[in-house]
Amino acid sequence: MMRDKIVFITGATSGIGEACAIKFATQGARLILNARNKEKLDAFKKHLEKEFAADIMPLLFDVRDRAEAKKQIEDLASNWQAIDVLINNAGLVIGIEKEFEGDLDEWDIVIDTNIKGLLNITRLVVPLMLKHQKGQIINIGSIAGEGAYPGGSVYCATKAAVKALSDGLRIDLVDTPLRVCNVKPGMVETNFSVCRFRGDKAKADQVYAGIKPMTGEDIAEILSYVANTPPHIQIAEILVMPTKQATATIVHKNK
Ligand code: NDP
Ligand code: 8X3
Repeated sequence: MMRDKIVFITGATSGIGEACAIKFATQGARLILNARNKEKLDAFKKHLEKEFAADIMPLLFDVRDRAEAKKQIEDLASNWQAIDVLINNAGLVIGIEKEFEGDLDEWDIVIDTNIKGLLNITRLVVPLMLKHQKGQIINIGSIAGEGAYPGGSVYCATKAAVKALSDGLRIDLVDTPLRVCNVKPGMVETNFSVCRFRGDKAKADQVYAGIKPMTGEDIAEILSYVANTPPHIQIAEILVMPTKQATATIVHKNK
């Protein structure tokens, strides 16, 4: 059902975004892929073209860069403008410090990416969807948006904001054919924790030791289900976690 549909993914060269690009490429979708690393984006584009004969439009910009995002999205060729699915995936966390001890500059990056970056892209893409009277916005929220946990204060706040932005957008679009879904994963093993621990892979590995976490591919499978539902069905939210996880902080690990 996704053949020739246009799927726009932010943060498409790693983890959940990368897995979604592959999943939708296997279904014959045309992909607008955003990333901020030119080498990775070029290599991924080539890979998808070779493996899946996929039609790829690479958009190289940082989602925080409103002017560049605006320019590149407004300059999209007319055959790329009728976007069917927007996956607002780009996001990150840096550090596990307490709210009164962390680095405000790092928190600016997290807030500007997870909230304002997502809003930048939504603000640019939804008008295109309205013009074509079709579209689905899938925001990658998090179990972190359900409530704060130790050392997660700012990140949790950003994902609570993603829930509010998703709910608000759904309300604002209620008289249109557009749909909005907030997908809220628990533990997914990607580069996410490496970034959280500022590049310390050993510390990141500890997060997933003794439990079978989800993978980017698991989340892509769920997004594929959401994107393939009939147009009269709006999946508003999905909270998904590994079987041995109950909340953001209650996780059963093998000894
Ligand atoms: P990854 O670190 O593997 O991927 C994050 C992606 O976002 C990377 O491609 C990264 O680009 C990109 N990105 C970060 N900042 C920007 C920016 N300013 N502009 C453009 N792209 C950017 O982690 P995940 O795949 O796990 O994360 C994807 C989303 O899933 C995030 O929103 C995260 O909060 C959310 N999430 C993750 C969970 C997990 O346990 N992993 C659970 C719940 C939600 P680059 O490669 O250049 O750094
Ligand atoms: C990522 C999941 O639990 O590390 O959003 O916050 S968690």
